[in-house]
Amino acid sequence: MTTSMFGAPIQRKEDPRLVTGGGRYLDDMGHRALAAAFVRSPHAHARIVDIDVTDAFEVDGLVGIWTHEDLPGKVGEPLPLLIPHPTLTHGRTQFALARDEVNYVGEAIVMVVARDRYIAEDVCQRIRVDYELLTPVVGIANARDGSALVHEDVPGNVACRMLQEVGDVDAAIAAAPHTLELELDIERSACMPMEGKGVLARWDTDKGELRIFSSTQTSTGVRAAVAAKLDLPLAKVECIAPDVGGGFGVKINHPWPEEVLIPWAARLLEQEVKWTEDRREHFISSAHERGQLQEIKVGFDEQGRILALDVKFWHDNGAYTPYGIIVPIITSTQLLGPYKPGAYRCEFWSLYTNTVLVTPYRGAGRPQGCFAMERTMDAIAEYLGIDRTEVRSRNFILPEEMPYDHGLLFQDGRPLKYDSGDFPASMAKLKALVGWDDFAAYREQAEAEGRRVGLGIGCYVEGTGVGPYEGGHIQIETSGRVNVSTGLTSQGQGHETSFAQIVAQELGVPIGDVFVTTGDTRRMPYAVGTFASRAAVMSGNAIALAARNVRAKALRIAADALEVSAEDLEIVDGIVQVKGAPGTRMSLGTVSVMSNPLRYAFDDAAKAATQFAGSNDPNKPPVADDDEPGLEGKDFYSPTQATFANGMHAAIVETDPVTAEIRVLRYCVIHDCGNMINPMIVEGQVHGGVAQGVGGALYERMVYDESGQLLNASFMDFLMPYASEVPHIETDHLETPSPLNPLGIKGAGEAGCIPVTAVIASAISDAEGFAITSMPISPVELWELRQRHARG
Ligand code: MCN
Repeated sequence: MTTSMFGAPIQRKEDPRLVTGGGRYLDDMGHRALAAAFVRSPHAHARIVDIDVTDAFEVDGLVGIWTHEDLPGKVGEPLPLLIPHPTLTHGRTQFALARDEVNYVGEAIVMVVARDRYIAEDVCQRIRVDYELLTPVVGIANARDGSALVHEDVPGNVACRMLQEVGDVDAAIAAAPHTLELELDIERSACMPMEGKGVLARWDTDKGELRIFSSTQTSTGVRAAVAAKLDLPLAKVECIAPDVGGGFGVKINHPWPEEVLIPWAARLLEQEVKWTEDRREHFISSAHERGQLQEIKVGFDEQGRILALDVKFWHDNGAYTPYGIIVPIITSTQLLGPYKPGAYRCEFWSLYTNTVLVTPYRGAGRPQGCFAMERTMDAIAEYLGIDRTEVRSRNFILPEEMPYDHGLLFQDGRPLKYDSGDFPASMAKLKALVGWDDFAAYREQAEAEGRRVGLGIGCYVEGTGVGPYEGGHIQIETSGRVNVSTGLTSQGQGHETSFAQIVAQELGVPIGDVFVTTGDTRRMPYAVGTFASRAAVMSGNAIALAARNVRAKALRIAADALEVSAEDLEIVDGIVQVKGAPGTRMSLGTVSVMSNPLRYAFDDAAKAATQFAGSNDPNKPPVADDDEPGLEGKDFYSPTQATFANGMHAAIVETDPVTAEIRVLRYCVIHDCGNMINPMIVEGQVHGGVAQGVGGALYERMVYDESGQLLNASFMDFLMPYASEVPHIETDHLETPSPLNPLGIKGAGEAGCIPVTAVIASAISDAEGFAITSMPISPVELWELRQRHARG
């Protein structure tokens, strides 16, 4: 079948390879490569007084040791600040190897390269670094008080203060019949991809060329950063992302120190060098997210309609800001979700702490924003005694108000405008799916059995598919095989399948003939990367446009050969044929042969298929002289703005009246990402997101002590939900197409995790009868809250 591939829930092409151990990850490569290891700071804040490597040189198998002083030129300069912003007045980035100060436990100070990783680690143990300890700043409260500074020249530890206001918030709050105030707290956490980061670099001395393999979400970014740092022409550097075992944001290149140092060492040593991150390194020296303290004031009327929303929050950005302040900006601009308050003001401070840096993690600031907004909605409902879904519905932006402009500026500085969505319809579906109106009876029955249950809800929108561009290249081989490449990378999202579906649909070829390559700068040098749920929108549309170009070319060539008009042709199962007269036909492979004059000269079958085209030269294919050779084409897609996906979740939880154990009994999702390329993949993405969200709500947090030591930096101590803790997830979809792109799609990759913390907090609050304001929440914490509320 080649029809209706778009929208079909077909099984993922890549899965047989990936689930049977056929995947090729970074550490499966470069077995003969030299190995790198790093001496990392054991202190959160210290001055480096001395580095003594004398003992280390005795180790057999050692190849080299480098400190900051050894790094030449741009390699020794601070790493770039990838996304500057006018309000980021005090942006700071780290050196690839710390120069004279360390600002978090895990910051790299010395790089060792040896014959293998064991030797490299042994050498690291023999290197002695003397430190002068400085006062560490740990946690938002400590950063806010400003008595100790992370960076001496950054007053109050404030990297940035930003404020956006729409309408007159003070006046609207003063005039509001009711007001409420909330203080909320979300702790730091981090994503845990199965495969850590990793880099392998090969230097070809004869050609002066560098080939990098990186477990990255942005191979073009790695290539560009390394070329710039090593002062190499872009044409002499290539970067390939092999199979990548999860990214979730942490593998976006800024670049990471190791992504610069390993290629640099490979060129210097003229040998292959590899580094793979171990789990401890992932905990202490990659990146975290989420940590925010929020203060909210809301003014509303008798109906629960929000007249003014005043939000202040403090964001923990860790020790450096390589990714700018993208996370708190997203919180502040996408916090409003599907609602339209009369007036809105959001002011935030992004604060330095002596902890590992913060970069976007699936959801990227939205889970925090959603928590603020949805806790506020529940508080209003509780105060007025109105059903929680009703309060939300009264504040919805309605479909007829789309496109909706909040009057805010998005993170890219452009106006934040929702393109489409039908929130009332989503709410109706969610209520039906979870059985909202029947819950009171269910609760009554549960209580009769001595059980305590609660129902929670949360709604969100997500700006997806941000620019600036992404490309697609399609080449139909003479065999009829269709090769598709796009420059962004895959970390498990199913791109090999969903992009193949688009091509199969657009070209009219069997999906089994379509082969997708991602993340290889040799195939597609211009690309941005996989993050911000952008691949489907960006590469999906670019690939569709490229396929349309190739289809038009194929029909043009076939029309010449078959001596018919191109409008009379169709492509079915890879065969170009005359509509209504399928006997007059040729395969796309044959068309490809004709687009390639030399190949045609050696292909008797193709000649036979076209001999009636009346060419004088039997070796010349019947194509126009000015047509470019090759049945291939490329296109780029560049959107005018983000497209907004949305969703609504509800959960039923049970809390044990004695032990305070929290169990999620049911989890329901209504999800709208516009037209779906593959509903099964979308569902898988939503499920993965919810699982991560359950982790963030109930288990996962980074526990630092006051000296800045991460106390739970291993899977022995960092609690993640297993399959036994992730509930069965019931999903239904709404498809409100985006009017902004040719395929009408919106992104789906992060959606699942955005509202989960808010939903579970809502459900626990409902079960317990008091508001949960701090997440994640453990049974111990819930038990303590119970005691506090019992005491009044
Ligand atoms: N899709 C679809 N129809 C739509 C939208 C999406 O069929 N309307 C499909 C896409 O074709 C793609 C998948 O759903 O196969 C996700 O698409 P998209 O929403 O564009 O997200 P990206 O591909 O850009 O992936 C990034 C996103 C992010 S930001 C994080 S974080 C995340 C996520 O994807 N990290 C992941 N999902 C992940 N899944 C896995 N397995 N591993 C990660 O690291």
